[in-house]
Order: sequence, then structure tokens, then C-alpha cells
Amino acid sequence: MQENKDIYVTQPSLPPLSKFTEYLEDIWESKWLTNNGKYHQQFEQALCDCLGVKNVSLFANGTLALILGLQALRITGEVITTPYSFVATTHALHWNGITPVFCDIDEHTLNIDPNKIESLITPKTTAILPVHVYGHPCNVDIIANIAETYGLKVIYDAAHAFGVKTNGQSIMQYGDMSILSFHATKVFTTAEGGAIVTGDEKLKKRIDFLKNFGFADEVTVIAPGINAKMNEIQAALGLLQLEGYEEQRLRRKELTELYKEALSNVKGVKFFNDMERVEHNYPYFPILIDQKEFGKSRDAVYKKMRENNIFVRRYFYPLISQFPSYRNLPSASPEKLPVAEKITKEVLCLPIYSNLSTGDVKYVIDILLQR
Ligand code: T4K
Repeated sequence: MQENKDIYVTQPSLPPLSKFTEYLEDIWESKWLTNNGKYHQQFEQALCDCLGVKNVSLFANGTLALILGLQALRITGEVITTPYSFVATTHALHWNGITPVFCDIDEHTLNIDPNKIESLITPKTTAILPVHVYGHPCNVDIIANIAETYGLKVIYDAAHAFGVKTNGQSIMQYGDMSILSFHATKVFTTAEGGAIVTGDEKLKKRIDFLKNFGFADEVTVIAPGINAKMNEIQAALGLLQLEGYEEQRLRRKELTELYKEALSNVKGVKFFNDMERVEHNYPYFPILIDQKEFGKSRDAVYKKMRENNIFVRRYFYPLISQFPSYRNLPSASPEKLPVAEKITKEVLCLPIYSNLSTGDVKYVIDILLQR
């Protein structure tokens, strides 16, 4: 039935164009396009209110937020991180001259394995950079304990975790800071965009200077900053996007349930259930395909899907530790990362976005299960 329709792994949810035009007309009229304009200020406050956090600094994208967040905390030496993420996580360390130290992941959450962090700490370690992969919260308590014991900073890459809550509180209250991405492929998008969330008001001030070339005022430059500012058009889109966020989160939850129901008795296909006391945001629907039990490899399924216009993705394959820039690091050797090495060969992210229909999900499942 859907043979001619392309189905992507994700698609942005957008507000009615007419509503956005109203904002654009106002921006055009004011001629104020960037540099902490009124929509930028409103959007930062609205995010604080919506996420239940103290300080938000907006950015042009999540990668610049990561790079600059590490600068703001003056992180140096070695940082323990996960190989199972989007490359930007490790690239941010590289851009700061920091050595990434890869830690294996936990097979239940696919996040950094908190029990393997301690053995990787050296006198050069200054911080831990975990990722809430697919929006699944890391074990924040164990990580906080380790950080406290060894005097390390914790920077969460929360690019996938917009709106995620544990025990009714934002996941972004943990660590020294959390980084968000508002890229077009994210649950909450401003086309490109990102943010740093921190509980420390002074740190926010420093971050705001750094993202504006280091300017503290017209004539004072406190450090070699960069230009990483979000503009008024993105900020206005962000304000509008907040209005539709909960509705689309609930639609994603429904679609997740549909997938789970259809796959619950399929041998060789594993999916992830909601975690206890967590309010999820359902950004991805990852499955793990066990070739022996399922009778087909992950890559065979990937190919079959594409032949049928279903553009699923292998997030995250290859592992970051396998890219040429990082594969010669001592911590990148595959025998040190057995869980990540296994998962990266099995994972496939199925399409999920609020405009996906129930029929689309049925079609995806049909193709997945076709022999
Ligand atoms: N940390 C983590 C853990 C991250 O996942 C990311 C980004 C970052 C940090 C860095 O944040 P940013 O600097 O990006 O803000 C995508 C995204 O480009 C990237 O933002 C994202 N993670 C990563 C997981 O996925 P690609 O190369 O897979 O994107 P692309 O262009 O192939 O898009 C995938 C599908 O999405 C398309 O097949 C169709 C749909 N799509 C895409 C775009 C760009 C649309 O429907 N509309 C669009 O405008 O990397």
C-alpha cells in the first residue's frame, strides 16, 4: 500500500506556518536579528520554566555548546566518555585538545557503564562526559558519587534528552552542566540550535560571554571566546515549538507502544522498555537484532528496508572509537569495549515522528518481518 512513499527515520514536527509568519513579521519590523534579542531572552526563560531548570544559555547548535561548555569549565587532560554516541560528543573533546578515554557501555541502557568508569581514572582525568543515549537517563547517582570522590566535573551530553524527567524532576539538574541539541532530527527542534543547562548562575554568565567572542561589555574581552549565538529567527521558532511539544511527545509514546506490541513475541528482536520513575521523550525506537535467533543480520534488514523506501538508520554504527581520528587511542581497542562492539552490530533505529501514521508503523513491521 505504501510502496511509493519514503519513510525516514525521523522528521521534524513544525508549527503552522501562519503562526511562525507572525513572529517573522515582528522580527522584520524590529530589524533585530541576533545578539541576545527579545525572542532569545524569552526563549531562554521559557525553557527554564518548561524544563524546570535554573539557567539556560542558547547556542547555534549542540556541538558548539559542547565545545564551549568544556572551555567554560576549563576541562583539560583526559575525559572519560562513551564510544556509543554521535561523533560530536568526542569531537568536542578533540577540539579542546582533550584526550578522550572510552569506557564500555551498559547493555541494559546503552549508556556509559558506571561500574567501569573508576578503573579508567588517571592523574590526568578531569571530567566525565556521559550521554543520555536515546534519552534514556544515565545512572546519575553512581556517576555523581565517582565525580565527588575523585574531584571530577560531569558534563552530560543530553542532546537526546529534551524534557526527560526522573522522579518528576528534569534529568538536566544532574552534573555540572547538560548540553541540548535542537537539530532538525531532534524531538524538539529550532532547525539548528542547542543549549547549555546549568544550576550555576556564575557559570551561565561566563558561558554567555564565551559564546559572544568573550565580550563582558563593549570594551572588555575576558577570554578567547567564539561566535556560537542563536539568532532571533531560531529563538522565535523555539518559542512556538514549545507549544506543540507535549502533544508530539504523547504521539511518539503511542507509536512506541505500537512497535512494542508488534514486536513483543518476535524471537531475536529486542527493544527497550520504559525505565521506572522516568518520563521519556521517545526520540528514537532502537531495536537490537540477534542474527542467530532472528535468522537475518541487522545489515540485511537495513538493506531490505531501504529497498522498500524505509530509511532506517544504524545509530550508532560505527562506534566513535573506530573512526580514524580515535581508533589508535589505547582505550579504543575493541577488546576493551565488548558490549559497545556487540551492540553497534545489532542496533537499528526504526522510524518514529509525530506525523508517522499507524499504517506506516504496520508497513515498517511487515517489511521487518518479511522473510
Ligand atoms: N550529541 C549527540 C548525542 C548527538 O546525537 C548530536 C547530534 C550532537 C551531540 C550534536 O548536536 P548538533 O550539533 O547536531 O545540534 C543527525 C543530526 O545531524 C545530528 O544532529 C544528530 N545528533 C545525529 C544523531 O543525527 P544524520 O547525519 O543522521 O542526519 P541526516 O541529515 O541524515 O538526517 C536523518 C533523517 O532525518 C533524514 O533521513 C530525514 C530526516 N530529516 C533530516 C533533516 C536534516 C528531515 O526530515 N529534515 C531535516 O531537515 O545526523
